[in-house]
Amino acid sequence: MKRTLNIETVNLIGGKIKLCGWVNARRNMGKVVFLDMRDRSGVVQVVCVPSELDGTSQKNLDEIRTEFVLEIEGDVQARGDKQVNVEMATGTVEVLAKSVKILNASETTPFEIDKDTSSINEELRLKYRYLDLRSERMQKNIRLRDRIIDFFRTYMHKNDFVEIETPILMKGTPEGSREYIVPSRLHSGKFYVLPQSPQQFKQLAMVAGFERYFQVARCFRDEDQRGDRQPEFTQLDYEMSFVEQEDILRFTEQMFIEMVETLFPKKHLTSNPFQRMTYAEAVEKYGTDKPDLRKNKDDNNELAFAWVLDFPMFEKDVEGNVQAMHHPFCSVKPEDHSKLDTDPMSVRANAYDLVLNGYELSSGSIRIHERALQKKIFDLLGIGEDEQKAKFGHMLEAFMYGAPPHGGFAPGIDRIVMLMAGEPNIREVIAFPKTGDARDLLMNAPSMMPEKSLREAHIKIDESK
Ligand code: AMO
Repeated sequence: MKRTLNIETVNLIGGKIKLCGWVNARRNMGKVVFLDMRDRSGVVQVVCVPSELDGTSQKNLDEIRTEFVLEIEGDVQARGDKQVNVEMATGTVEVLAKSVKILNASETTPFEIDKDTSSINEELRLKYRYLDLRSERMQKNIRLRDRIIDFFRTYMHKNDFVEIETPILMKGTPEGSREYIVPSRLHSGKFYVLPQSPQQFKQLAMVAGFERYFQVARCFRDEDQRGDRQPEFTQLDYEMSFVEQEDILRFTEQMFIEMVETLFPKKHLTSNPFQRMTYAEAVEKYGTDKPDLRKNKDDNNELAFAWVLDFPMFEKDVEGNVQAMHHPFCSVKPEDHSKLDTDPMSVRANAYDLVLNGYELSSGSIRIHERALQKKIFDLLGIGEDEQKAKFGHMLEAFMYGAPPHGGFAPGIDRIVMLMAGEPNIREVIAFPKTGDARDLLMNAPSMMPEKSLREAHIKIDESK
């Protein structure tokens, strides 16, 4: 017999069916045993009357505990008026079991899965993530993430963007954050790094003539973690040629409005079109460059998107060194060009952020596409001629071969899903996230490597540290 999904039972009253799934809950009332069976479509109630089952099924029924995997054959019947459960999608029906087969047993789980797991110790949830993910809220979050990514992919393709995969093993070229480094076995003493973002490759895709690139891109940053940061995370990364800042703002705004209308019709925007302010205004008025502009912070359905524009090109780090506020590839406002030599700290970049409910959702800029200006920015950042050549020679060279004007943006998908799902941190919307101190508790990474692997990678561990 073909398998039926739990949710399909509502339309099969009177039919004979076969269900496969997990025991979400088991209630033994003596003469009858109720099983709440769970599959990917939801939960349905199964009624087992032991006296009406064959011998093997009866024996199985005694052994069954929660999270056992079962195959049940039975009849779908309508529930009496008083038994209808309006809280359940399948609450109008139940399945009367005719045979109960155990496909696999389960140990008692370390925490209850049929309830919301958000109050359970998080280390335990992460160690047994595959169990945590069985819970209704986590299933919903991960499926929502898939729907959001699917919406963006379709939107991008509809608008003539091409998805291009860019390398994960790349060259160390500082963009702002500390990079994860990967030793090369074939080239002793040399290293790859994992990309902080596909920034340079997406610009090179513009030089390569694609004009509209996007990628659901995994990024890696070895930085201190917070609720809205993970060592690896996902961006909807995109880049366009022959555009100005306004084109990217409009394109992005339309995409987010359509996403909300399509996937979240119950949510409403605080302002449409999105409110706009400069970085200077945001800092002066709200004391932050990511203000929370919701009118009613108790309203789960309010979305306060806002644009923050005209970020400064440079900032000083704690030691007083000049660094790029966004990254060194941002172009500068034409009216500020003349100040690059005289007053660089006052120079504004064509750089913009999208903020949502007090979170930085995305950053981007119109880029430099002229070699001379790019060199000048590296000079101002104190990157010497040799270092420029070694680290960014490929960009400077690419700009010599007809690089088009271009710019882009990179919304963080984890943060989008977190805010849409109403979750307090991005770990709740990532299937297999890491802890605050960057450990994977499920696989137990990072871990020691065998001596042989270290030798092959030309690595000696300094035990004194
Ligand atoms: P930026 O570094 O601002 O820009 O990153 C863009 C967006 O990515 C998300 N994000 C993160 N999400 C989770 N964990 C992290 N550790 C993390 N770091 C960043 C945020 C952020 O707004 N290449 C440029 C973009 C560009 O200029 O086009 C970039 O990566 O939502």
